Amino acid sequence: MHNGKARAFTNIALIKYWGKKDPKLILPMNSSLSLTLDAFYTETSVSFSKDYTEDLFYLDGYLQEGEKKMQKVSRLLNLARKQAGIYDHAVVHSHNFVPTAAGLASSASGLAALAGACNEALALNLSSTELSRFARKGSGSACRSIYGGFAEWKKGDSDQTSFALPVDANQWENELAMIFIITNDKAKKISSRNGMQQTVETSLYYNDWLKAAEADIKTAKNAIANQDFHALGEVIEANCLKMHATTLAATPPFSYWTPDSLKAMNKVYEMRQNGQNCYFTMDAGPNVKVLCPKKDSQKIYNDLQKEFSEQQLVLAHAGKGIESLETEVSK
Ligand code: FM0
Repeated sequence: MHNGKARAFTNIALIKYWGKKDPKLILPMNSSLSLTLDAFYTETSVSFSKDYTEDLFYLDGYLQEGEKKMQKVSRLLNLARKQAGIYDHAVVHSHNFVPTAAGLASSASGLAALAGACNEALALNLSSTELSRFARKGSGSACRSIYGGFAEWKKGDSDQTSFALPVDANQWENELAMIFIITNDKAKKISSRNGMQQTVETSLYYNDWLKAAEADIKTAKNAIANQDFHALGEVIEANCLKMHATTLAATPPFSYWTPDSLKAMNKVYEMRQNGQNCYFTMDAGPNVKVLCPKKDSQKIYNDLQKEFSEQQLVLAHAGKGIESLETEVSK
C-alpha cells in the first residue's frame, strides 16, 4: 500500500491560457499568469495497492464513473505509475472546499492536488518545477497551483520546458483581493478544453489573440514589479475581453457570457467611474471575478451586494502553494 495526500488551492488566470499547441502533452499556445487564491481548494488522497482491481475516483464522496469523468485523473495515475515503476491500481478521494454551495469546482486545484498526492504516495521526490510539469499533464491550469501568489506558466516548446514558476511580487499579492460573483452554478455547456480547441481551429481572431497575449504578459509582469494596481487591472480586463472575443469569431460562434455576466461587468465599469479601484476577469464560464486592493475590498463587496445576493459573492485573498498532508493510514 502506498498512500499520499495533498492540498492545492485554485488559481485564477489574470492573463489567460487559451489554446493548445499539443493537446496530448498539454503544451499551450501562449504563456499565462495567475493568482492563487485562499478561498477554494481541493484535498486529495490516493492509495495504490495490489489489492485493488481497478482505479476508482471519488469526488466529494461520489464515485465518478465513465471514461470522460476519469480522463484527467487516469492520465496522471498512469504517468505516476510509469515514473515510479509501480503498476498497482489506485483509489482516489478528492474533496473540493468551496465557500458556497454554488459549485465552482476547479480542475486547477483538483489536478494539482492529485499530482501532489501521487508524488507523496509513490515517493517520486519531484521538485516544484517537476511537480508543475506533472500537474500540467492533468490539466493545463493546474501547473500554476503548485505556487502561492502570482505564477507564470511559461509555454515552453516541449514537455521538459513547459511549466510554471512563481512570480516574485515582494508580498504585494497580500495587498490584493478577488471577489467572485457567482452568476450561474449550473454545469457549463462548453468545457474550457473543448472551447479552446474549437477556437484554435476556427477563430478568425486567434492569431491576433496570440500576439496580444505575449504582449499582455509583459505588461502584467511590469505592473506587478512596479506594484501598479491600475496598470495590472487594465491589462487583465483587456486580456479577458480579447480571449472572449476569440470565441465570437469561432465557427460555430459561442460565448460564455450570460445576462448576469454583463450585469456584473457593467457594475464594475460603474464602480470604476465612481472612483473605485476594481477590474474584472472571466474564465470559460459565466462567473465574473473582480480584482481590487484588499483595503478597498469591503466597500466594493458592499457595493456589489446592492446587485447580487450574499450567496453569489465570495471574497478571496492570495492563497498558498501546494501542501502535503498526513495520510490517515500509515505507510
Ligand atoms: O486558467 O484542457 O486548464 O488560464 O480558465 O484541462 O488544460 O481547465 F479561461 C479559461 C483553463 C482555461 C484560462 O483551462 O484546460 C486559464 C482558462 P485543460 P483548463
